[in-house]
Amino acid sequence: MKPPPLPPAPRPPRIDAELLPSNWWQWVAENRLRDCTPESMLQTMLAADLPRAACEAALAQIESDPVFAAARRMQQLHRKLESVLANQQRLWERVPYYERVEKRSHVSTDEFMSRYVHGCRPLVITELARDWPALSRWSAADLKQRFGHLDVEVQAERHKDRRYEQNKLELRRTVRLADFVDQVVQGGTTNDYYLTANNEMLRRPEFAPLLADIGSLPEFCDRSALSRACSFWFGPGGTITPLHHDTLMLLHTQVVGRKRWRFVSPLETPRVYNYNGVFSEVDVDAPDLARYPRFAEVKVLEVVLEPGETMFLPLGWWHQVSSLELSLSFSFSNLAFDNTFSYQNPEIQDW
Ligand SMILES: O=C(O)CCC(=O)C(=O)O
Repeated sequence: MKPPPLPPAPRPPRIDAELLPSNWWQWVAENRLRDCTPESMLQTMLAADLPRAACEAALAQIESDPVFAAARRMQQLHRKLESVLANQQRLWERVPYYERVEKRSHVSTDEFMSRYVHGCRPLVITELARDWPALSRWSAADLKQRFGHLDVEVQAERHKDRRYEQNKLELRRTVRLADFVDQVVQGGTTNDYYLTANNEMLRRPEFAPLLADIGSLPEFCDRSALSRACSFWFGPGGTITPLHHDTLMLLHTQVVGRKRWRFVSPLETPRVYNYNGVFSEVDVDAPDLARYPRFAEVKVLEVVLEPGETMFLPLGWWHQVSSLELSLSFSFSNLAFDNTFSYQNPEIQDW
């Protein structure tokens, strides 16, 4: 006769869940998965006035929790995928010109597709906009004279929110364009206000004359789709668009002023602290390596886009953009080939 099955091993005594608020249980699990040490976590929990006995018990108990064990198994797949990306990145970096963003005057459609679109490399095209009336016409004064009577949507008081780009909806203001031009011209260097792509003003018929200032486009762009797929940017020197990636490929022509672009490869995504949507927590101009240590391994590419030059942003590349002086620019994503991609954005809040 078979012996009766052994009774299950006694589970470790569980602490009273009420002693630790439930959001702290999630915090404990997440931070152990991120390899924070139990000692450093205990210090953080005590600093938040949690009872020591409950903290110590939770830190011990999480390791034998079956749900946490399942999360550890899922983490193995995550780590495998990270190493696939890291290996691919090492191959990309073996190309001698990896750290340089090329500037080319002309590029054929075939080469554009193979080397930059499929090869996934940023590129500056110096002559793409050579016949655009915008290059000789657009200025702060011209904006005021032709469109100053119209209202536009801008971002304002960005100093109030460290995550101003992520929380841009709260910083929207509608202003008379003439007033905004005066503010930009007279206000000097600042990151406090910026008319960004989100204003959608080129969709409005009153701004159609701006689109008429866009001259010929290369054959890898679809002219008929331009008005639905373009954006206008205007702001003072000193604006910073923080590190993020777009969800399609686009071109960005600098019409007035210069902008410095800093790029990070999409294969470095595990090292840019992408906790929310398309945004990174890291300021590439001054990375806080104590807080974001994995960013130390990242290779940053840098280039200054001069007036008249056009940046090609390949798919998924992280970029942070700073205006070096008063700037007017025009971006467009009407590429004449499939430019729609799907992202499963991590919407991890409250990290
Ligand atoms: O010019 C800027 O400030 C940001 C441009 C940008 O991030 C973009 O076009 O995706």
